[in-house]
Amino acid sequence: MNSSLVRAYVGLGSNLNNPVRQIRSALTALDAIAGTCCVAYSSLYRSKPLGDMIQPDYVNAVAAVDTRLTAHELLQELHLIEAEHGRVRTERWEPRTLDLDLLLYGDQRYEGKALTVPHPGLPERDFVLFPLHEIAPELHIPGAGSLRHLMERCPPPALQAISAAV
Ligand code: A4P
Ligand code: MG
Repeated sequence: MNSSLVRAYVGLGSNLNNPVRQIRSALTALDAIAGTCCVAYSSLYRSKPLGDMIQPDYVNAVAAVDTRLTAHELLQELHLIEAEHGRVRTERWEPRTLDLDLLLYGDQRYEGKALTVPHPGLPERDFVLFPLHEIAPELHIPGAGSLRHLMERCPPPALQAISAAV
């Protein structure tokens, strides 16, 4: 636990078992984490699975939280919420009821097997960049530059905004 608050960003994704409901429920669960409150969340977006995988479309969103937890403590809480939402881990990139990625933790840069921040997929994923821009247009990504710059470099987005989060 830190004595001060850190602004962190969480990416939410689901493509099984009523994804819209999974994402809405996960947003509520994020706000209920001890020492953490959800300060903003994006709209929900429908996106095609990465890598042309044959699986259902995803619903994605991004949330900003203020937290007193360390990055590792927060990730542990995210894993608990995934488990509560029926996440079963088989293979990487398998369809999932809920995936919670720690996209950013303050301006921290850290690379480890259990945790890498900023999340390595952040700079090139439209389903992360566009929802992030909705809630934090001036964001700077440590080691990767401004969010605006990353969006300019991103291929035209193949996203469909489907609803406000709540
Ligand atoms: N891990 C390390 N750093 C982090 C971090 N910053 N946030 C570790 C979350 N986890 C992190 O994750 C694998 C391991 O990464 C864990 O042990 C964790 O401690 P996982 O959730 O078990 O597996 P995964 O999600 O299948 O793999 P990975 O590599 O995390 O994939 P991504 O980057 O999460 O991508 N297409 C669309 N349209 N929308 C999506 O949301 N998501 C994925 C998964 C693929 N295709 C998608 C989407
Ligand atoms: Mg993941």
